[in-house]
Amino acid sequence: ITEHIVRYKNYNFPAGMTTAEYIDSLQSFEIRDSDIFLVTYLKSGTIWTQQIIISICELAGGLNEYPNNMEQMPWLEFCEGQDYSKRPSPRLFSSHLIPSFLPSGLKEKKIIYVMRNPKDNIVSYFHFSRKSSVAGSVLVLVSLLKSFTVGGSSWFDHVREWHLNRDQYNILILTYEEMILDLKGAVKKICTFLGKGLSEAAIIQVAEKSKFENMKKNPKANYEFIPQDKIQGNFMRKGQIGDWKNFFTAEQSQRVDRLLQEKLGDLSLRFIWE
Ligand code: PPS
Repeated sequence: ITEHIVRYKNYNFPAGMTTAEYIDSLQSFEIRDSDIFLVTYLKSGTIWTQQIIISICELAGGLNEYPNNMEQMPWLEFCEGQDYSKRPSPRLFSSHLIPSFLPSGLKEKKIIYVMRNPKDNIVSYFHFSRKSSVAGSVLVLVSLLKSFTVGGSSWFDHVREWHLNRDQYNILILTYEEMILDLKGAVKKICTFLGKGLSEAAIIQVAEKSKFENMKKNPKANYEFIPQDKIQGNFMRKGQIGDWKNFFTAEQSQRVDRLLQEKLGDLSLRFIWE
């Protein structure tokens, strides 16, 4: 397990995709007013929201073209020899990081944060990691049964950190569930937040392009472009809410409910999922 993970400052980073020096250097990474940041706990709807943001910016005009959504909206924490300071504006970034690792210049800047029911989140990650070289299924199973720690930190810590620090940013918080229930409404919210005045027809077009079945067919958006020797996981698996019911026992579900109460019960968070 540990060969795939580098632990730095109490946080798990996938080995080979970043370095401690680079993560530290992010503190002084220069932010532009036109930058758009998407932050998620992994498996919460990252590539879906990427597709929405990219489609909105494309229609609004002035976006530089890249071969696929990952290059268009890269994860800030995975540098891989890139110099993002050379990118033309507007720059779009994704991140799974917690606030303390992100550039200090990002404070008061626009961030879209998407979260998802932790039960569906872990089911998605479980299926993904069974095929992925980034983390072994044993890690996921152990996490599932013990502390829910997959990815950088636990889902609970991620949501807690972002909730407690939300006032330091100009943040739009969305859930995977509300995006499933009303995709057009979510597109509108993102559009308004980003200050992109798209017509009703353009909003419908973005929602259409971002539907699961349409995205799955789109080679720029479905992440099948990732070499199989790097990550074998299927990024677009099922795209539904409540799939956890097919995998959790009643006891496991109650355990997560108790954890939610224990770890986040003191916060003014309300979730719409069952
Ligand atoms: S990652 O690896 O962190 O970037 O993964 P992430 O994109 O956050 O999450 C992957 C899950 O999102 C689902 N997905 C979608 N759901 C609905 N509609 C659309 N368009 C869509 N695109 C991706 C994807 O299927 C993963 O969830 P599961 O439950 O595994 O299907």
